[in-house]
Amino acid sequence: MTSDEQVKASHRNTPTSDEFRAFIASGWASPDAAPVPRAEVADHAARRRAALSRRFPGERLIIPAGGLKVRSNDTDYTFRPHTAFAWLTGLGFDTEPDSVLVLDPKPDGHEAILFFRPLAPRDSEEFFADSRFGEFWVGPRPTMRELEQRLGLGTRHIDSLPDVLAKDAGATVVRVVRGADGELARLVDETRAQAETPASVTQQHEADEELARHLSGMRLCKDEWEVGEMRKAIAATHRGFEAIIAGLPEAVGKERGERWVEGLFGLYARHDGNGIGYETICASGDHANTIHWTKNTGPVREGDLILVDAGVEVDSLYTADITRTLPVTGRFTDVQRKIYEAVLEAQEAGLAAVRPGNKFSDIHAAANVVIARRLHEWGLLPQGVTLEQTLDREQGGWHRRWMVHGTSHHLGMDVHDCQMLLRQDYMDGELKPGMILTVEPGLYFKADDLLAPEAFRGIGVRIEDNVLVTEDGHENLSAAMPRTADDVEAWIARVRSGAAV
Ligand SMILES: [Mn+2]
Repeated sequence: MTSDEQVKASHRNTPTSDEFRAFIASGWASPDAAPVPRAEVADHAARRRAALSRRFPGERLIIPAGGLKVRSNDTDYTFRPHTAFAWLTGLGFDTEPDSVLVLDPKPDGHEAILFFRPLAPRDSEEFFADSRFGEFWVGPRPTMRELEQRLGLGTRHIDSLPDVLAKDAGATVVRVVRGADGELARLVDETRAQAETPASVTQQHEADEELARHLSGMRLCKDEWEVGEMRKAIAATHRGFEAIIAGLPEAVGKERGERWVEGLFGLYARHDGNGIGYETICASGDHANTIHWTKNTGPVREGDLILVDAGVEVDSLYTADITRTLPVTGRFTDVQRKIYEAVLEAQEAGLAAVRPGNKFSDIHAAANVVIARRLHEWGLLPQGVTLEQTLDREQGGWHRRWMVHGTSHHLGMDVHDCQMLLRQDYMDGELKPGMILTVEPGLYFKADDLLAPEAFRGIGVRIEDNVLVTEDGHENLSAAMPRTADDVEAWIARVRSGAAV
């Protein structure tokens, strides 16, 4: 109901006769009526909804998937549902745009109803004439029966949603995930304004924010099914990186070798998964010193390090987020290795801090000590600044000139997962089994950094792995991807020799 409006060209309007409409509606085989098996994720999604229901008894909760966004005129961007919607329904990449999950309050909990646009019959105008939603144009959608059987949810036509929203307007507390669908949020605001003594708009929006925050927090610890999806995403990402390694010699000498590398990863992401979980960073040479270099317009030169930060998102929308910094020739130079090993040592320190009972921010603190110590040893900090002084969180921080980013973030369906949480629950939150996060320190010496030794200039290194917090420590989920300088060199040699992995 709330996809962007498209601009349709008037010169494409073709009149259709009754005869034509009858003709195109006829002569098709009957649709398949076989029962649809219940998806494995359905039970997990039901458990998540039950937990949400217990937290907000008696309230109507509205979790939209969001709609299509126009790219230009009558073409849209690829659709991706809002994560809260996907997590609570079990739907992934094949979510229908404009779908909405409603948890409708009942005396003993909530009834979950999925509102969506089901497959239109063949005798509808939509079937052949609607280039945005019609089966002839974009393929079939599921029927209400199909989704009901697959997900174990009640389903209704999206057109009946406004009636449900208007039902006992004012008498029931309603919360909506605002970030997903602005139009629907406005509609909810209108119905809330009809209450006899409506809460202030600020109070209502705070209530909405509380729902979004709670949903972020619920996703902090992953269940076993989610960990399995993450393993798939990481395995596919591993294959994508090997395709890059195999393709690096061809990328050298191309005008925009970084784009070539991006394309190789994208091929694997699209084939083995749903696509990339975020824009791929392919940063050769000095470009590695731009933390989020996604223009990827540069060449890949012999002798460069190429920093690739990339992740495959699988069909369930879980994504990996891995960085490897690879010597294009297959061998690190001495100075490249020196910087690489400092970053690796910082990563090891960060990884060692990943265990239950530690705080999330302890990971960054541990990695930071190594980064600061190396920069101090190399004489890069201002004259007279001690290690203790630079590590002082209030007054210090000189070392941050060479690593301006944090070391970790939560990872899951969103690459920056659980983003709505407050500082006390994220940075200061305790690590718990089931959490998945990145550990990704770096060191960045820009080509024009006059405070860096000349030999360091133009070298940027980041190493990033995806880690599961376990009962007694952690498991590095991406441990199969080589990480030490020696192992990276051996990896490149092995892939290039054509040896099977
Ligand atoms: Mn990351």
